[in-house]
Amino acid sequence: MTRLHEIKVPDVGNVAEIDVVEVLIQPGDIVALEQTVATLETDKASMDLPSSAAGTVQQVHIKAGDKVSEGSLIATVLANDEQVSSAQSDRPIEQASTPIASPPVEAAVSKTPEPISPPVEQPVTELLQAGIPATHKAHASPSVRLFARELGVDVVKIKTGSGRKGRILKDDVKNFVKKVMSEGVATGGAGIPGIPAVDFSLFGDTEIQKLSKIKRLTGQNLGRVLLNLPMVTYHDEADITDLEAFRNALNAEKASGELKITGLMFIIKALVAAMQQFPSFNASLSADGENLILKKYFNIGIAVDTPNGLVVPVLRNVNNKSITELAVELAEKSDKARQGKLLPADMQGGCLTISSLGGIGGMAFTPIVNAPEVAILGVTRAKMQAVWDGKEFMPRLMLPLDLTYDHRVIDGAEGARFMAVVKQNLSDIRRLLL
Ligand code: CAO
Repeated sequence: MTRLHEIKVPDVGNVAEIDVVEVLIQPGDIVALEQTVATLETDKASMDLPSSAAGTVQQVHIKAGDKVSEGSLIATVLANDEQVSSAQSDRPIEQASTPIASPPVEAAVSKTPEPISPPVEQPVTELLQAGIPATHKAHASPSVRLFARELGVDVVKIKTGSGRKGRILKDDVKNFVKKVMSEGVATGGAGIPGIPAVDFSLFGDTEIQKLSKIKRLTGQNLGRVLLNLPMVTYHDEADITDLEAFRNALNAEKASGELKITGLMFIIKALVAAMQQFPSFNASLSADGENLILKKYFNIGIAVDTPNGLVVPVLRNVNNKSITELAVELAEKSDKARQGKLLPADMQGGCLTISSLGGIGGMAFTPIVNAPEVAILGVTRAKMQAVWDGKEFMPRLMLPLDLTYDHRVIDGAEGARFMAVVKQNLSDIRRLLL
Protein backbone atom coordinates (compact mmCIF):
# COMPACT_ATOMS: atom_id res chain seq x y z
CA MET A 1 0.00 0.00 0.00
CA THR A 2 1.08 3.57 -0.53
CA ARG A 3 0.78 6.46 1.88
CA LEU A 4 1.53 10.14 1.99
CA HIS A 5 4.47 10.34 4.32
CA GLU A 6 5.74 13.53 5.93
CA ILE A 7 9.48 13.95 6.39
CA LYS A 8 10.04 16.10 9.45
CA VAL A 9 13.00 17.39 11.41
CA PRO A 10 13.62 14.70 14.07
CA ASP A 11 14.63 15.23 17.67
CA VAL A 12 17.83 17.23 17.45
CA GLY A 13 18.15 18.09 21.11
CA ASN A 14 17.53 21.46 22.50
CA VAL A 15 18.15 23.44 19.38
CA ALA A 16 15.74 25.77 17.63
CA GLU A 17 16.19 28.09 14.65
CA ILE A 18 18.23 25.70 12.54
CA ASP A 19 19.24 27.12 9.15
CA VAL A 20 18.39 25.27 5.98
CA VAL A 21 21.53 25.65 3.86
CA GLU A 22 20.80 23.31 0.97
CA VAL A 23 17.72 21.43 -0.25
CA LEU A 24 18.66 18.38 -2.29
CA ILE A 25 15.25 17.17 -3.50
CA GLN A 26 12.44 18.57 -5.60
CA PRO A 27 8.90 17.40 -6.43
CA GLY A 28 8.97 14.36 -8.70
CA ASP A 29 12.32 13.08 -7.39
CA ILE A 30 12.48 9.51 -6.20
CA VAL A 31 14.13 9.29 -2.79
CA ALA A 32 15.53 6.28 -1.00
CA LEU A 33 15.17 5.63 2.69
CA GLU A 34 17.92 7.55 4.52
CA GLN A 35 18.92 9.49 1.43
CA THR A 36 19.97 13.01 2.38
CA VAL A 37 17.17 15.44 1.51
CA ALA A 38 18.53 18.65 3.02
CA THR A 39 21.51 20.08 4.84
CA LEU A 40 20.83 21.94 8.05
CA GLU A 41 23.16 24.05 10.09
CA THR A 42 23.33 25.67 13.50
CA ASP A 43 26.00 28.14 14.48
CA LYS A 44 28.00 25.17 15.76
CA ALA A 45 27.54 22.36 13.31
CA SER A 46 25.99 21.11 10.13
CA MET A 47 24.06 17.93 9.45
CA ASP A 48 22.50 15.94 6.70
CA LEU A 49 18.80 15.31 7.10
CA PRO A 50 17.93 11.77 5.94
CA SER A 51 14.64 10.80 4.33
CA SER A 52 12.44 8.75 6.63
CA ALA A 53 10.71 7.06 3.68
CA ALA A 54 11.34 5.80 0.18
CA GLY A 55 9.06 7.03 -2.57
CA THR A 56 8.25 9.93 -4.84
CA VAL A 57 8.57 13.49 -3.54
CA GLN A 58 5.20 15.23 -3.81
CA GLN A 59 5.99 18.55 -2.20
CA VAL A 60 9.00 20.28 -0.67
CA HIS A 61 8.06 22.61 2.18
CA ILE A 62 11.39 24.33 2.80
CA LYS A 63 13.94 26.26 0.83
CA ALA A 64 17.55 27.30 1.44
CA GLY A 65 17.63 30.17 3.92
CA ASP A 66 14.56 29.00 5.92
CA LYS A 67 14.76 28.30 9.63
CA VAL A 68 13.43 25.02 11.02
CA SER A 69 13.25 23.24 14.36
CA GLU A 70 12.23 19.81 15.65
CA GLY A 71 9.03 18.66 13.95
CA SER A 72 9.18 21.16 11.06
CA LEU A 73 7.73 19.69 7.89
CA ILE A 74 10.43 19.19 5.27
CA ALA A 75 8.73 17.29 2.44
CA THR A 76 5.80 15.06 1.60
CA VAL A 77 6.56 11.76 -0.06
CA LEU A 78 4.21 9.28 -1.68
CA ALA A 79 5.75 6.30 0.08
CA ASN A 80 5.64 2.56 -0.04
CA ASP A 81 4.58 1.10 3.32
CA GLU A 82 7.53 -1.25 3.24
CA GLN A 83 10.01 1.53 3.20
CA VAL A 84 8.91 3.98 5.83
CA SER A 85 10.68 4.66 9.08
CA SER A 86 7.98 3.76 11.66
CA ALA A 87 8.38 6.80 13.87
CA GLN A 88 7.13 9.39 11.47
CA SER A 89 3.50 10.13 10.79
CA ASP A 90 1.82 8.92 7.65
CA ARG A 91 -1.53 9.73 6.15
CA PRO A 92 -2.99 6.71 4.34
CA ILE A 93 -4.12 7.48 0.84
CA GLU A 94 -7.41 6.18 -0.32
CA GLN A 95 -6.44 5.79 -3.92
CA ALA A 96 -2.91 5.84 -5.07
CA SER A 97 -3.56 6.33 -8.74
CA THR A 98 -0.11 5.43 -9.95
CA PRO A 99 2.20 2.77 -8.64
CA ILE A 100 5.30 4.07 -6.98
CA ALA A 101 8.48 3.55 -8.88
CA SER A 102 10.59 2.37 -6.00
CA PRO A 103 14.23 3.21 -6.04
CA PRO A 104 16.69 0.40 -5.41
CA VAL A 105 16.82 0.69 -1.65
CA GLU A 106 18.80 -1.80 0.35
CA ALA A 107 18.64 -0.06 3.71
CA ALA A 108 16.68 -1.82 6.44
CA VAL A 109 13.60 -0.15 7.90
CA SER A 110 14.45 1.78 11.07
CA LYS A 111 12.46 1.16 14.18
CA THR A 112 13.38 4.43 15.82
CA PRO A 113 13.54 7.98 14.51
CA GLU A 114 16.54 7.99 12.25
CA PRO A 115 19.38 9.87 13.87
CA ILE A 116 21.08 12.41 11.74
CA SER A 117 24.01 10.98 9.78
CA PRO A 118 27.09 10.35 11.87
CA PRO A 119 29.61 13.12 11.94
CA VAL A 120 32.72 12.97 9.87
CA GLU A 121 35.96 13.68 11.72
CA GLN A 122 34.01 15.03 14.70
CA PRO A 123 35.67 15.38 18.03
CA VAL A 124 33.38 18.00 19.60
CA THR A 125 31.42 16.47 22.48
CA GLU A 126 29.22 19.43 23.20
CA LEU A 127 27.74 19.17 19.76
CA LEU A 128 27.00 15.51 20.23
CA GLN A 129 25.30 16.36 23.47
CA ALA A 130 23.10 18.70 21.55
CA GLY A 131 22.20 15.76 19.31
CA ILE A 132 23.75 17.37 16.30
CA PRO A 133 26.72 15.91 14.61
CA ALA A 134 29.30 18.40 13.56
CA THR A 135 31.69 18.50 10.68
CA HIS A 136 35.33 19.22 10.13
CA LYS A 137 36.45 22.84 10.10
CA ALA A 138 36.02 23.13 6.32
CA HIS A 139 32.51 24.40 5.83
CA ALA A 140 30.74 21.43 4.21
CA SER A 141 28.00 18.98 5.11
CA PRO A 142 28.75 15.28 5.64
CA SER A 143 27.07 14.38 2.34
CA VAL A 144 29.24 16.88 0.45
CA ARG A 145 32.29 15.51 2.26
CA LEU A 146 31.32 11.98 1.33
CA PHE A 147 30.81 13.06 -2.29
CA ALA A 148 34.21 14.80 -2.24
CA ARG A 149 35.89 11.73 -0.76
CA GLU A 150 34.38 9.52 -3.47
CA LEU A 151 36.04 11.77 -6.04
CA GLY A 152 39.29 11.85 -4.10
CA VAL A 153 38.94 15.54 -3.27
CA ASP A 154 40.12 16.97 0.04
CA VAL A 155 37.41 19.56 0.84
CA VAL A 156 39.90 21.62 2.77
CA LYS A 157 41.57 22.41 -0.55
CA ILE A 158 38.36 24.00 -1.86
CA LYS A 159 38.65 26.58 0.92
CA THR A 160 35.45 28.56 0.26
CA GLY A 161 32.23 27.45 -1.32
CA SER A 162 29.41 29.27 -3.04
CA GLY A 163 26.88 28.53 -0.31
CA ARG A 164 25.87 30.80 2.50
CA LYS A 165 28.82 31.92 4.66
CA GLY A 166 31.18 30.24 2.17
CA ARG A 167 29.68 26.77 2.64
CA ILE A 168 31.06 24.20 0.22
CA LEU A 169 28.25 22.69 -1.86
CA LYS A 170 28.22 19.68 -4.17
CA ASP A 171 28.58 21.98 -7.19
CA ASP A 172 31.74 23.49 -5.67
CA VAL A 173 33.26 20.00 -5.46
CA LYS A 174 32.31 19.34 -9.11
CA ASN A 175 33.78 22.69 -10.21
CA PHE A 176 36.96 21.98 -8.26
CA VAL A 177 37.36 18.63 -10.03
CA LYS A 178 36.73 20.26 -13.45
CA LYS A 179 39.32 22.92 -12.70
CA VAL A 180 41.93 20.41 -11.59
CA MET A 181 41.27 18.26 -14.67
CA SER A 182 41.58 21.19 -17.08
CA GLU A 183 44.62 22.62 -15.36
CA GLY A 184 46.17 19.19 -14.90
CA VAL A 185 49.59 20.32 -15.98
CA ALA A 186 49.84 23.35 -13.73
CA THR A 187 48.62 21.41 -10.74
CA GLY A 188 50.80 18.39 -11.34
CA GLY A 189 48.62 16.32 -13.69
CA ALA A 190 49.62 12.92 -15.07
CA GLY A 191 51.33 12.13 -11.79
CA ILE A 192 53.96 14.83 -12.35
CA PRO A 193 54.66 16.88 -9.23
CA GLY A 194 53.36 20.45 -9.58
CA ILE A 195 55.62 23.50 -9.36
CA PRO A 196 55.63 24.56 -5.70
CA ALA A 197 54.10 27.95 -4.87
CA VAL A 198 56.63 30.61 -3.87
CA ASP A 199 55.92 33.79 -1.94
CA PHE A 200 57.88 36.19 -4.16
CA SER A 201 57.03 39.16 -1.96
CA LEU A 202 59.69 37.84 0.42
CA PHE A 203 62.29 38.99 -2.12
CA GLY A 204 60.87 42.33 -3.25
CA ASP A 205 57.76 44.16 -4.53
CA THR A 206 55.43 42.23 -6.80
CA GLU A 207 52.20 42.89 -8.68
CA ILE A 208 49.54 40.38 -9.77
CA GLN A 209 48.46 40.48 -13.41
CA LYS A 210 45.63 38.21 -14.52
CA LEU A 211 46.38 36.03 -17.54
CA SER A 212 44.09 36.59 -20.52
CA LYS A 213 41.67 33.79 -21.32
CA ILE A 214 43.55 33.08 -24.57
CA LYS A 215 46.83 32.71 -22.66
CA ARG A 216 45.26 30.38 -20.11
CA LEU A 217 43.65 28.18 -22.76
CA THR A 218 46.77 28.16 -24.93
CA GLY A 219 48.85 27.19 -21.89
CA GLN A 220 46.57 24.28 -21.05
CA ASN A 221 46.53 23.10 -24.65
CA LEU A 222 50.31 23.31 -25.09
CA GLY A 223 50.87 21.47 -21.80
CA ARG A 224 48.49 18.73 -22.95
CA VAL A 225 50.32 18.40 -26.29
CA LEU A 226 53.74 18.25 -24.61
CA LEU A 227 52.56 15.42 -22.37
CA ASN A 228 50.86 13.45 -25.14
CA LEU A 229 53.05 13.77 -28.25
CA PRO A 230 56.58 12.45 -28.74
CA MET A 231 57.91 15.41 -30.76
CA VAL A 232 61.11 15.96 -32.72
CA THR A 233 62.27 19.26 -34.20
CA TYR A 234 64.35 19.24 -37.40
CA HIS A 235 66.30 22.39 -38.32
CA ASP A 236 67.31 23.40 -41.84
CA GLU A 237 67.62 26.48 -44.03
CA ALA A 238 66.36 27.36 -47.47
CA ASP A 239 68.13 29.55 -50.00
CA ILE A 240 65.57 32.28 -50.78
CA THR A 241 67.90 34.67 -52.63
CA ASP A 242 66.01 34.38 -55.94
CA LEU A 243 62.61 34.34 -54.23
CA GLU A 244 63.49 37.55 -52.39
CA ALA A 245 64.61 39.24 -55.64
CA PHE A 246 61.29 38.28 -57.26
CA ARG A 247 59.28 39.40 -54.24
CA ASN A 248 61.04 42.78 -54.09
CA ALA A 249 60.42 43.31 -57.82
CA LEU A 250 56.75 42.40 -57.32
CA ASN A 251 56.32 44.78 -54.40
CA ALA A 252 58.12 47.57 -56.32
CA GLU A 253 55.35 47.41 -58.94
CA LYS A 254 52.71 48.07 -56.30
CA ALA A 255 51.33 51.54 -55.73
CA SER A 256 52.08 53.06 -52.35
CA GLY A 257 49.56 51.91 -49.75
CA GLU A 258 48.83 48.71 -51.70
CA LEU A 259 49.21 45.47 -49.76
CA LYS A 260 52.79 44.16 -49.93
CA ILE A 261 53.55 40.47 -50.33
CA THR A 262 55.70 39.01 -47.56
CA GLY A 263 57.80 35.87 -47.86
CA LEU A 264 55.29 34.03 -45.71
CA MET A 265 52.85 33.67 -48.64
CA PHE A 266 55.49 31.73 -50.61
CA ILE A 267 56.27 29.61 -47.55
CA ILE A 268 52.58 28.69 -47.30
CA LYS A 269 52.53 27.65 -50.97
CA ALA A 270 55.83 25.74 -50.71
CA LEU A 271 54.53 23.88 -47.68
CA VAL A 272 51.25 22.87 -49.31
CA ALA A 273 53.06 21.64 -52.43
CA ALA A 274 55.20 19.41 -50.15
CA MET A 275 52.09 18.17 -48.30
CA GLN A 276 50.66 17.09 -51.66
CA GLN A 277 53.73 14.87 -52.13
CA PHE A 278 53.74 13.61 -48.52
CA PRO A 279 50.15 12.74 -47.50
CA SER A 280 51.16 11.72 -43.96
CA PHE A 281 51.86 15.41 -43.23
CA ASN A 282 48.25 16.23 -44.12
CA ALA A 283 46.81 13.78 -41.62
CA SER A 284 45.76 13.24 -38.03
CA LEU A 285 46.11 10.19 -35.84
CA SER A 286 42.74 8.73 -34.77
CA ALA A 287 41.98 9.09 -31.06
CA ASP A 288 42.67 5.38 -30.43
CA GLY A 289 46.04 5.70 -32.17
CA GLU A 290 45.15 2.88 -34.60
CA ASN A 291 44.58 4.78 -37.85
CA LEU A 292 45.80 7.77 -39.80
CA ILE A 293 43.06 10.05 -41.10
CA LEU A 294 44.28 11.45 -44.40
CA LYS A 295 42.85 14.83 -45.41
CA LYS A 296 42.03 15.76 -49.00
CA TYR A 297 41.84 19.49 -48.27
CA PHE A 298 44.72 21.86 -47.58
CA ASN A 299 44.04 24.33 -44.78
CA ILE A 300 46.97 26.12 -43.15
CA GLY A 301 46.89 27.69 -39.69
CA ILE A 302 49.03 30.80 -39.17
CA ALA A 303 50.12 31.67 -35.63
CA VAL A 304 49.34 35.35 -35.06
CA ASP A 305 50.74 37.36 -32.20
CA THR A 306 48.04 39.53 -30.55
CA PRO A 307 48.02 41.71 -27.41
CA ASN A 308 45.94 39.01 -25.70
CA GLY A 309 48.11 36.10 -26.71
CA LEU A 310 48.69 33.69 -29.56
CA VAL A 311 45.82 32.74 -31.89
CA VAL A 312 45.84 30.59 -35.02
CA PRO A 313 43.43 31.64 -37.80
CA VAL A 314 43.12 29.11 -40.60
CA LEU A 315 43.48 29.85 -44.32
CA ARG A 316 41.27 27.41 -46.19
CA ASN A 317 41.89 25.57 -49.48
CA VAL A 318 45.28 27.20 -49.88
CA ASN A 319 46.07 24.97 -52.90
CA ASN A 320 43.35 26.80 -54.88
CA LYS A 321 44.35 30.35 -53.93
CA SER A 322 46.86 32.74 -55.48
CA ILE A 323 49.72 34.39 -53.55
CA THR A 324 47.82 37.72 -53.67
CA GLU A 325 44.56 36.13 -52.43
CA LEU A 326 46.47 34.57 -49.54
CA ALA A 327 48.11 37.90 -48.66
CA VAL A 328 44.70 39.66 -48.58
CA GLU A 329 43.13 36.88 -46.53
CA LEU A 330 45.97 36.73 -43.99
CA ALA A 331 45.93 40.54 -43.60
CA GLU A 332 42.16 40.42 -42.91
CA LYS A 333 42.39 37.49 -40.49
CA SER A 334 45.41 38.80 -38.58
CA ASP A 335 43.67 42.22 -38.22
CA LYS A 336 40.58 40.47 -36.94
CA ALA A 337 42.76 38.41 -34.57
CA ARG A 338 44.47 41.50 -33.14
CA GLN A 339 41.08 43.14 -32.55
CA GLY A 340 39.89 39.97 -30.77
CA LYS A 341 37.18 39.45 -33.39
CA LEU A 342 38.03 35.98 -34.69
CA LEU A 343 35.17 33.50 -34.46
CA PRO A 344 35.81 29.89 -33.38
CA ALA A 345 35.10 28.80 -36.99
CA ASP A 346 37.98 31.03 -38.20
CA MET A 347 40.37 28.91 -36.13
CA GLN A 348 39.10 25.42 -36.94
CA GLY A 349 39.95 22.84 -39.58
CA GLY A 350 43.68 23.47 -39.90
CA CYS A 351 45.91 20.74 -41.42
CA LEU A 352 49.36 22.16 -40.61
CA THR A 353 50.43 25.34 -38.82
CA ILE A 354 53.16 27.87 -39.57
CA SER A 355 54.63 29.90 -36.76
CA SER A 356 56.68 32.73 -38.26
CA LEU A 357 58.84 34.89 -36.03
CA GLY A 358 60.79 36.15 -39.05
CA GLY A 359 59.46 39.69 -38.73
CA ILE A 360 60.98 39.83 -35.24
CA GLY A 361 64.25 37.90 -35.55
CA GLY A 362 65.74 34.66 -34.28
CA MET A 363 67.94 31.86 -35.59
CA ALA A 364 65.92 28.80 -34.60
CA PHE A 365 63.26 27.63 -32.17
CA THR A 366 61.27 24.50 -31.38
CA PRO A 367 57.58 25.16 -32.05
CA ILE A 368 55.02 22.85 -30.42
CA VAL A 369 52.71 20.87 -32.73
CA ASN A 370 49.15 22.21 -32.85
CA ALA A 371 47.61 18.75 -32.23
CA PRO A 372 45.71 16.93 -33.63
CA GLU A 373 47.80 18.19 -36.55
CA VAL A 374 51.01 16.18 -36.99
CA ALA A 375 53.55 18.92 -37.68
CA ILE A 376 54.28 22.63 -37.41
CA LEU A 377 56.75 24.73 -39.37
CA GLY A 378 58.66 27.40 -37.47
CA VAL A 379 60.31 30.26 -39.39
CA THR A 380 62.88 32.77 -38.12
CA ARG A 381 64.71 35.69 -39.73
CA ALA A 382 66.42 35.22 -43.11
CA LYS A 383 70.06 36.23 -43.08
CA MET A 384 72.62 36.88 -45.78
CA GLN A 385 75.38 34.25 -45.50
CA ALA A 386 78.54 33.25 -47.32
CA VAL A 387 77.62 29.94 -48.93
CA TRP A 388 80.20 27.72 -50.69
CA ASP A 389 78.90 26.76 -54.16
CA GLY A 390 81.71 24.29 -54.89
CA LYS A 391 84.00 26.93 -56.38
CA GLU A 392 83.60 30.02 -54.29
CA PHE A 393 81.68 31.62 -51.44
CA MET A 394 78.55 33.34 -52.65
CA PRO A 395 76.33 35.77 -50.71
CA ARG A 396 73.00 33.97 -50.34
CA LEU A 397 69.89 34.85 -48.33
CA MET A 398 69.21 31.86 -46.10
CA LEU A 399 65.86 31.29 -44.36
CA PRO A 400 65.98 29.18 -41.15
CA LEU A 401 63.18 26.60 -40.93
CA ASP A 402 62.24 24.43 -37.94
CA LEU A 403 59.92 21.50 -38.48
CA THR A 404 58.48 19.87 -35.36
CA TYR A 405 56.59 16.65 -36.03
CA ASP A 406 54.71 13.96 -34.15
CA HIS A 407 57.12 11.02 -34.22
CA ARG A 408 54.24 8.53 -33.88
CA VAL A 409 53.20 9.50 -37.42
CA ILE A 410 56.37 10.81 -39.07
CA ASP A 411 59.78 9.16 -39.07
CA GLY A 412 62.97 11.20 -38.96
CA ALA A 413 63.93 10.34 -42.55
CA GLU A 414 60.45 11.29 -43.79
CA GLY A 415 60.70 14.60 -41.95
CA ALA A 416 64.08 15.34 -43.55
CA ARG A 417 62.76 14.44 -47.05
CA PHE A 418 59.71 16.61 -46.56
CA MET A 419 61.90 19.55 -45.57
CA ALA A 420 64.15 18.97 -48.59
CA VAL A 421 61.07 19.44 -50.80
CA VAL A 422 59.93 22.57 -48.92
CA LYS A 423 63.47 23.99 -49.38
CA GLN A 424 63.55 23.15 -53.09
CA ASN A 425 60.15 24.80 -53.59
CA LEU A 426 61.38 27.98 -51.89
CA SER A 427 64.72 28.05 -53.66
CA ASP A 428 63.05 27.76 -57.04
CA ILE A 429 59.42 28.84 -56.92
CA ARG A 430 58.87 27.73 -60.52
CA ARG A 431 58.46 24.28 -58.94
CA LEU A 432 55.19 25.49 -57.42
CA LEU A 433 53.72 25.48 -60.95
CA LEU A 434 54.47 21.80 -61.48
N1 CAO B 1 63.04 36.96 -42.57
C1 CAO B 1 63.26 38.26 -42.78
N2 CAO B 1 62.27 39.19 -42.78
C2 CAO B 1 61.04 38.75 -42.54
C3 CAO B 1 60.74 37.41 -42.31
C4 CAO B 1 61.81 36.49 -42.34
N3 CAO B 1 61.63 35.18 -42.13
N4 CAO B 1 59.42 37.28 -42.09
C5 CAO B 1 58.89 38.50 -42.19
N5 CAO B 1 59.85 39.39 -42.45
C6 CAO B 1 59.69 40.82 -42.67
C7 CAO B 1 58.57 41.09 -43.63
O1 CAO B 1 59.00 41.00 -44.96
C8 CAO B 1 58.18 42.48 -43.21
O2 CAO B 1 59.13 43.36 -43.75
P1 CAO B 1 58.76 44.86 -44.24
O3 CAO B 1 58.27 45.55 -43.00
O4 CAO B 1 60.00 45.37 -44.78
O5 CAO B 1 57.66 44.67 -45.25
C9 CAO B 1 58.39 42.45 -41.71
O6 CAO B 1 59.29 41.38 -41.44
C10 CAO B 1 57.11 42.22 -40.90
O7 CAO B 1 56.44 41.10 -41.40
P2 CAO B 1 55.07 40.63 -40.71
O8 CAO B 1 55.37 39.87 -39.52
O9 CAO B 1 54.21 41.82 -40.55
O10 CAO B 1 54.39 39.78 -41.86
P3 CAO B 1 54.43 38.23 -42.10
O11 CAO B 1 53.57 37.99 -43.29
O12 CAO B 1 55.82 37.75 -42.19
O13 CAO B 1 53.78 37.58 -40.80
C11 CAO B 1 52.11 37.20 -39.11
C12 CAO B 1 52.41 37.75 -40.50
C13 CAO B 1 50.67 37.40 -38.82
C14 CAO B 1 52.49 35.73 -39.04
C15 CAO B 1 53.01 37.94 -38.10
O14 CAO B 1 52.70 39.32 -38.11
C16 CAO B 1 52.94 37.44 -36.70
O15 CAO B 1 52.01 37.67 -35.93
N6 CAO B 1 54.01 36.71 -36.30
C17 CAO B 1 54.15 36.19 -34.94
C18 CAO B 1 53.75 34.73 -34.87
C19 CAO B 1 54.10 34.17 -33.51
O16 CAO B 1 53.95 34.82 -32.48
N7 CAO B 1 54.61 32.95 -33.50
C20 CAO B 1 55.09 32.39 -32.32
C21 CAO B 1 54.30 31.21 -31.99
S1 CAO B 1 55.05 30.20 -30.82
O17 CAO B 1 54.78 31.00 -29.49
